[in-house]
Amino acid sequence: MSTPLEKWVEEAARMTAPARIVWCDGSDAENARLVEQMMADGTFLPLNPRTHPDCYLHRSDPSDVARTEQVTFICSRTQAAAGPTNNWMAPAEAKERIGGLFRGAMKGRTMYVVPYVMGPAASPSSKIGVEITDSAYVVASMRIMARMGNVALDRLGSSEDFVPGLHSLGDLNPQRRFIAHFPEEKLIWSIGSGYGGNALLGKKCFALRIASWMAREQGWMAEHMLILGLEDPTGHVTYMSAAFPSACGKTNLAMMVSALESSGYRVWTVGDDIAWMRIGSDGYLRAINPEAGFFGVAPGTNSKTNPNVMDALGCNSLFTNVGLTPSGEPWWEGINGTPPAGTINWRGQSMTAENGPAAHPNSRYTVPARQAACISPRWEDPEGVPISAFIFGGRRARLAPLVYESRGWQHGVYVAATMASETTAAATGAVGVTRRDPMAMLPFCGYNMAGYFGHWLAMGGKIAHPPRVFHVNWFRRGADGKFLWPGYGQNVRVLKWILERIEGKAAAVETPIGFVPAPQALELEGLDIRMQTVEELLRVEPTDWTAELDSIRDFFGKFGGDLPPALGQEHEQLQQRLNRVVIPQK
Ligand code: OXD
Ligand code: MN
Repeated sequence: MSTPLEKWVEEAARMTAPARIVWCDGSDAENARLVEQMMADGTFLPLNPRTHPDCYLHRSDPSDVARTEQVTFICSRTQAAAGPTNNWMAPAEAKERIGGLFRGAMKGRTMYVVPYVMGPAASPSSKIGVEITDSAYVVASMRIMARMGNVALDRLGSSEDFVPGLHSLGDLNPQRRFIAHFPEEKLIWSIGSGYGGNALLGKKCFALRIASWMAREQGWMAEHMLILGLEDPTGHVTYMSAAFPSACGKTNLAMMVSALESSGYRVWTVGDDIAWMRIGSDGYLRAINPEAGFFGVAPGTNSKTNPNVMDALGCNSLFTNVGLTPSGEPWWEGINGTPPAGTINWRGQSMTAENGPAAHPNSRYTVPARQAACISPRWEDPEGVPISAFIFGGRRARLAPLVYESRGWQHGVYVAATMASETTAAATGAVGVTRRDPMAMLPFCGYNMAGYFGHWLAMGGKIAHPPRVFHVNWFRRGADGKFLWPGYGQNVRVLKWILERIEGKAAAVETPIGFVPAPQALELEGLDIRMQTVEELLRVEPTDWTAELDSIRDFFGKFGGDLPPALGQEHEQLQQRLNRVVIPQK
């Protein structure tokens, strides 16, 4: 008798017609075989074995370098279930159109069956996925990003409780690229891309799009959030989760070397991108990191911005679309000065003005989380860590202050639902355009976002000790266009204020948008910053916020009558608070 997994594999093989099928066990020997094969066919270029043992460079097709949101679909039975912010395709149409592309797609290729666990192997919150892929690079990446191989098969047994994901590189033609999610069936189909966010199906497709749907059904939360622990001078650790849009510094914040380490404040990393959270028996939200590695943006990463990851990247890591120095080391803009003479760019070309930067702006590193010195001793805690604060943020050159606290859960949900950020290179499309990205989930919420807001509001009523909700903006600029705040390790000063708010110790000033630090409440000892700059960072400009409210109203308008009334009420109340402080223009 075949198991449900075996049946699905047979079905996928009938459709895609591979030359051979390999079931992955996740062992070192298997990985060594794959690496050998990828070096032979040029998928992997070895890096300098002295400085980067067991590290490889992968160059993707130049048309396949970022997530492609325009061809990402939620294929729910009704369009209303996907909502106005997702692309939708009817399941039957998707099966027909995309099924046509899968037919025979693996002819002459190897089909790898990749079982994996999302979350610590022994956690009751973890879940199993199985990815079928014809890309050896995907197999090697999944081995870093998830607990892959026999560990998953052993946990699954003959159960049907797994999320199947079928992936093929297809012909890599962007015209024939689709990333489709069938949430009612908990099924993923991805074809035509080998890029991480499109092809490593455990990450965005399962752990966010499918999991967010499951989480609403089952009363938990699947969020695009880092998880960190802030240790205070007594050794007590307070856990916080933060949602920032893609490429806005989640990894750097989660792995920060604190500028206040000498006074006893230290940051521990639990996760850098995704949090799965359930209400624990103690009434706190308990978070696990479903992933096992970091898939971070390389450009701008260096020994000042993220020393912990730089150390971790020294071995067992993959680099995708970065430059290569003549001594065989990875190189990207912002790593350290100018590229050594003879460096070649991510497309293997010499460095000339016409050939562009050494590394693609969305080039990535893939590194096992356990290699980071900052990894929390509790990062694999099966029960998860208790979350005391949610932090939302984005890139806002003008509007948002360095930090503010919401007025409570419902207002916090409004703050999160109205988040906006200037776009980055993590997805294809224009960079630097302000777009609303509620909870940093716009590209990742697997269902109607109006229902998602409703789920958030409802969760607040069920959590005995809900996290306090904050908003941060590291990216505010002065009149000269320069960033006002130094960021990176100095961000711990903001985390310290958040911690002290939770403990009821830090002073704050009430503004129409929420509570900002009182002038002396931010720890600035040892930081070379003028008081005028701090005031500029914390300033809440009512007229700018009034304009923001118009744009929020337009965004909310997309959801029509589905928008939870509580968000409309929060909006009205904010409007009234602003009206009270804005002096009417004659
Ligand atoms: C990511 C993203 O890769 O958000 O984490 O795009
Ligand atoms: Mn992300």
